[in-house]
Amino acid sequence: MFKKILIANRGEIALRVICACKELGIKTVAVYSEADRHSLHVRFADEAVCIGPAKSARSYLDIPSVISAAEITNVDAIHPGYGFLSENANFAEVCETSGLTFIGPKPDVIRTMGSKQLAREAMAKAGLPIVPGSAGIVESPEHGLETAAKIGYPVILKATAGGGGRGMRVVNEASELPGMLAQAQAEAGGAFACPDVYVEKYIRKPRHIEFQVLADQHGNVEILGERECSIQRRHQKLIEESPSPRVSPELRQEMTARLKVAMKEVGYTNAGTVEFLMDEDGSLYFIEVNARVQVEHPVTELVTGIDIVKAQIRIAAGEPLSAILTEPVTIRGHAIECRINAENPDTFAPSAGRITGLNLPGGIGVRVDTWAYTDCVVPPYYDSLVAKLICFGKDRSEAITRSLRALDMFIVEGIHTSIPLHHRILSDPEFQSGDIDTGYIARFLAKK
Ligand code: MV4
Repeated sequence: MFKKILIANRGEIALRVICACKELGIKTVAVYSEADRHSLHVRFADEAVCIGPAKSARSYLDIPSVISAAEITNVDAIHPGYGFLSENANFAEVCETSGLTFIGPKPDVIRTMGSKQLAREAMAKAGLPIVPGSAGIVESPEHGLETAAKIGYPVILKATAGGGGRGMRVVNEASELPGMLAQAQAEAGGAFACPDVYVEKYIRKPRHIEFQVLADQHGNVEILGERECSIQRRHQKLIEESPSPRVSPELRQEMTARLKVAMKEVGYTNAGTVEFLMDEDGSLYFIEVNARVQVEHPVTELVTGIDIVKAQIRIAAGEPLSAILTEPVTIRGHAIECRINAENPDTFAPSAGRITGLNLPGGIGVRVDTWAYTDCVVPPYYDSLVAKLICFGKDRSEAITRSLRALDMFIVEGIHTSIPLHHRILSDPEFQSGDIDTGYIARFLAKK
């Protein structure tokens, strides 16, 4: 097992990794930017190294600075958390060539999954249902029109290097396609330095459902059920839950069997998430793989009892899944996560500043993952996540009731947060019915 791990991240996920290391008896090294000098991840790690100025490009994203910190402190491995360098195949490669274990999949697998089109091809070959669409990238307007005519309108153009909805265009009829293809290519070229675009059948009112994977380095794969992540605004998830109200035990069992085969076939290792869209008929179509631990992993931890971050570390150290998961994976109860962001609840504008008063809720079935403390400062440089409220109940109804009472007891003063928005969503009969899709937030906000 590793003796010392460097955590190449900040905020709540850096603390989450520190918790796992403490429980495994592993020493930790925090890295921090000048804006994070007084952060809790710096305080709770055994050692801490300042790696640069506030801007991420010069600190948390700066590969030479992170590697230098790892070499100075003599760590065995690096945990990248989520965001920042977590899905950077070059960084994973530099770690390995520097004699450091990267806690994640192998660089070539990260690279394949980073290209949505390559991931789509690999997963189709490995037996997963994909959204009908182009076999490769769209080479020309003529090629796009030909493919779209075959699959039928509406279609969606997607950047193969894409993320966060950038480089995406919905095309309702042939006349719009050439113009929208040029727009998507220009946007993708600007945002990702890769203009490649592919085309898929557009699925109306999809649900976003993702499966949690753990895979060891000996060819063993386990699936830890699914998460429902349809409550999103502008491609930012707000609320996630497990299990999905729309996935039956039979569907879960079928997807588990298929995913075990597929992930083994693509050589996937460590933790990962396979995202699907569910259409109105309840069919699932693969869209992408997230080759990292995700923000919403706690809902899966609460319904399976499995510590995903500890599992990541043990897998990276070479342990077989049979030693990590000593009982068959089962799903019990229901968990809901509310992302508490530092933002104006009406305009959604980021709300940086000092937290002058704080009360974190607790009690039965309540977990709060946060880096916040009284008098801490939310810097304007990074994402606005300040806390995750994760509530567990015997069923969805109890998880909702518990979340509502925990939101009542969650006090953050000095900055605006999304707490009132979560209260309104969880009180909404439409949310409570469980019949939710990715259009929910737009409808909800229009209702008010
Ligand atoms: C789609 C889609 C409809 N049809 N693909 C948005 C971001 C990326 N992860 C995939 N996305 C979508 N892909 C097809 N073929 C609709 C979306 C989509 C969406 C997906 C998940 C969660 C929220 C969303 C909001 C708008 C559009």
